[in-house]
Amino acid sequence: MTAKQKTFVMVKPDGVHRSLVGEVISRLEGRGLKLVALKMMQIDRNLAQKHYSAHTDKPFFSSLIEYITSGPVVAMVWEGPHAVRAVRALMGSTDPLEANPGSIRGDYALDIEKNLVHGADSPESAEREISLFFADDEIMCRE
Ligand code: IDP
Ligand code: MG
Repeated sequence: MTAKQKTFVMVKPDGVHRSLVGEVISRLEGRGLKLVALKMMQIDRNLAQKHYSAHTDKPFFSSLIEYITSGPVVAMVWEGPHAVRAVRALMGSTDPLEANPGSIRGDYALDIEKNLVHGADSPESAEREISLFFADDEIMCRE
């Protein structure tokens, strides 16, 4: 039996605005991943800069911070075998034009910045991001 892993996932402001929260959740649940924490929230600049600290030096950083703080997001923790890789595959490539049809970005996005959904890129990133967004007692235990 493969060990369970947790990952951090977020429906970004464009996804919330376009009423695609249910679609994202449905795809992850359909794959067999379990939702263990969820909140709708407005990200402030401080949290945005911490969350995207790996991109501080990128030319798109300030635009990315504006975008991610532009409206409510839905932050979630998902659990399952290889959850990090499973979610990344369900999301598709960063640039929606490169994302396979059938992936979330490949089906619903066109813009490399406003690409609808975030998923942690490694177990280490997942742990860091989960602790940025959630307290331990906000994460549920499921069978
Ligand atoms: P990821 O979300 O697929 O992990 P990252 O490379 O970690 O992609 O980039 C973080 C976010 O920054 C992307 O999801 C996207 O919103 C934005 N982004 C990435 N590359 C570009 C770019 O070249 N121009 C504008 N925004 C970008
Ligand atoms: Mg990333």
